[in-house]
Parts: sequence; C-alpha cells; structure tokens
Amino acid sequence: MAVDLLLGLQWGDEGKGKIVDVLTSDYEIIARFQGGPNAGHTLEFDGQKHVLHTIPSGIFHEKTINLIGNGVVIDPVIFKKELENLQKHNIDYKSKLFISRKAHLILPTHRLLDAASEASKGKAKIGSTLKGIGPTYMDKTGRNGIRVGDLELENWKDKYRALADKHEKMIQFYDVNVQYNLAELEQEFYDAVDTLKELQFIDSEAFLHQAQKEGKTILAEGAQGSLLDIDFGTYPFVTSSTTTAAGACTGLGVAPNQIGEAYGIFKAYTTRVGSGPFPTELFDEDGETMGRVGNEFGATTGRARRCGWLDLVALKYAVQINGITQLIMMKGDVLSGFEKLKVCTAYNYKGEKIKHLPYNIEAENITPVYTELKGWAADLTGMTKASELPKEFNDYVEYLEKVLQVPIKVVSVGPDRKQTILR
Ligand code: 2SA
Ligand code: MG
Repeated sequence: MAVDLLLGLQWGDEGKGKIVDVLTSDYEIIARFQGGPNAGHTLEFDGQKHVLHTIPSGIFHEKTINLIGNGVVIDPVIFKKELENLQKHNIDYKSKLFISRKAHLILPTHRLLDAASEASKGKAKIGSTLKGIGPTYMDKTGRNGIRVGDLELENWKDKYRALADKHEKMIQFYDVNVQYNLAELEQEFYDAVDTLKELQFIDSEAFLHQAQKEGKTILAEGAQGSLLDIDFGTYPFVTSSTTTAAGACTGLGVAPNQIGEAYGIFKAYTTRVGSGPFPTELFDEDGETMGRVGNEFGATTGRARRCGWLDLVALKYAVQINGITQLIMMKGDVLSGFEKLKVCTAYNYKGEKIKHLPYNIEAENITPVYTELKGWAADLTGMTKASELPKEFNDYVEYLEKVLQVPIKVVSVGPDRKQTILR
C-alpha cells in the first residue's frame, strides 16, 4: 500500500489537525514525520477543542495507530502535558501511540538556546515559537543530538550532561539576557523522560515497511507549511525541517515511489505568524476582518497571525514542489461578506511581471498583481452539502482549480468535523 500525505501549502495553520481528524476514519496509521511542539494542530468535535503539538491527530480515533517518526523532534516536557490532556479525556494512548527510536529529543537547554539566538538577532529575529526547534535540528545535523533510543541506554544521563554543559557555554557566548534555573528545568525534564519511557519505542521504518506489506492504510501528517520549509521556504524565516513531501521520505523512511495521494491543504486567504516576507499581507480593515472572523491566533503561542489575500503564485509553487494530487480549501466561511475578493496571480518584481516565486520576496522588491472575484454574502457555517454553496463561492473555487490545475475536493466551512463539504 502506498503512503498518502497531508501537507500544509502556506505558512502553517492551514487546518491540518482538523482534516487529519476527518480523514482518519479512512486510515489505520497516522504518522508525523517532521517538526515538533512548534506545531499546534487544533481539533474540534462534540463541542470540545483539543490542541495537539507532537502527537498525531489520529489519537482521538479508537483504532488508529499513531506514529511519531524519526524526523520529529520531541520535547518530553510538552509531550507529558499532551499525554495528561489525553488522560483527562480517557484516551487510552498506550496501545496506539508509537515513537521512533531515531526521533531526536529537545533538551531544556535547546529551548534556552532558541531564546538566546532570537534575542541576539534583535529586529532580525525569526519569530520562532521558542520551543527549541532550530537548536535541536542543528544538533541533529551536527551529529551531537540525543535520540529517543538513547533513553534505553544505561548512561544516557552522561550523554545528556555533556551536551547540556556545552549548551550552557554556548548560551554564555551569545551574551544576551536569558534567565533560567537549570536545576529546576532538568528536574522537570527527567520526570517527563520517565513518562515518555512508559510508551513504546520502536524501529519505526521497519514497522512501516511491515504495515505496508500487510496492506495497511497509512497517512503521513505534515506540520507547519511548505513556505516554512528549510530549503524551499522564505529562508531564513522558516522552520528547521523539511515540511514538503520529501520530508515524509526522510522523516519516516518511506521510499519516494511509495507515495500515493498528496493532499494539499490551504486557507481561502493567507496567514503568517512570526517574521518574514508576505507579499499579499494586508494592513487595512480587510486584513483585520480576516483575523477577527477567522480567529487567527497561534495554537501554540497565542500570537496574532498576519493576514492577507490568497497568493496563488506561492500556492502554485507549493503544489508543484509537493506533487499535490488533491486540494482541500479551509476557512471559506471567513470570506463571507466581502463584496470583492482578491487573489494574487502574479508579482511585479523589480519592474517586471513574473509568475513564479523569486529568490527574494522582500516587500521592497515585490508588489502583488491581483485578480478580483465577486464575493458572497451567505453564511456558510451551517452548510453541509455542495448543492447549498453559493454560486460566487463555487466560482471562486473553480477559478483556483483552473490556475492550480488540481481539483479542490474538500471545502471546510468551520472548525467542527461536521463542517466539511465534499465536492
Ligand atoms: P520554529 O519555532 O523555529 O519552528 O519557528 C520558525 C518559523 O516557523 C514558524 N512556525 C509556525 N508558523 C505557523 N504555525 C506554527 N505552529 C503554531 C500553530 C504557531 C503558534 O500551529 O499555531 O502557535 O504560534 C508554526 N511553527 C513554527 C514560526 O512562526 C517562525 O516564523
Ligand atoms: Mg497550527
């Protein structure tokens, strides 16, 4: 059985958590392949809201197996809190949550290094989530990291000590004001590691190969979005992992020819949290309306998200890099009430009209070229069938399909599982 992918195509927060949750009844295994607790996947059902950071979004389904792959970075402290929340809701996670031995651990000092690095950059800061993501992936590629499998060794604390001591020197080197009490943080970390060790650590690539052989259905769940990819995103304002389709291969051990459907998920407009270029960003009432109606606040840090019109140039780029086969459009309901909708179909770049994402998309070089479409007034949030959707909404969707050359199979009109319409 091929492995299907679900990927965010913008700057994250497209609504992946909700869609994985909706799709999970079709899959036996959900696997996260990159990122860590910088992600915030929000799920709403039965009048309750849950936010997951490291745990795959299939955890609320009774029979679904959830795998945290080798490409993920895990902070035991945050992970423990996620488990406690599951416990509160009587989710029996022990039998259906597996962790790759090759996944790397986020240490308390990685978080401190993240803060020190950001503080040292001043105005040029990345706007990271301060979860230690960058420093942990640096230690991974620098071949210094501590992996989940190391926790099974007698002497893992020696390894930990050596790395944490080195980190402390690095924090001093940054020469910025980062306050901390390492003894306290370490106690919390050790406690959380004990909880983590109650879970099943596995050789996850072997597990997945076996599952594929047995014909099990597998969905790889992406975190963040394509424009935050370490290679293809708006570098350096990106995260430190491969958020695009290739990341599922390196983050799970799935061969490229074993990828099946690639579902691409995007919002009907664009948002971004943190620093970095954003050509279609709005600073007016329209942007303010999107933020307010769309409740655009980070699920992990609570930060207000920047909002703007849909950028089809950037979206097309993401569709191509990921080989997207089906699109899912989120938050169409937020655009209800706009008389006119704009979509960016080209850029004016250094005096020239271009239709691709250039090396440098800083605001001083680029102005978006917009196409205007008619808006719709109707409230979509109570709709459950494609036949109920207004004509202007369908025109909007069909216009996007024409530009992107990929069908939009699902539209979401609200946060609840039920507010999902198949086309
Ligand atoms: P990091 O922490 O090193 O990965 O940050 C680097 C950049 O990546 C952005 N980033 C994100 N953007 C949107 N959503 C993310 N997750 C949370 C959520 C965000 C939150 O799902 O709501 O709660 O604020 C996410 N994670 C990383 C980040 O803003 C930096 O620009
Ligand atoms: Mg999110």
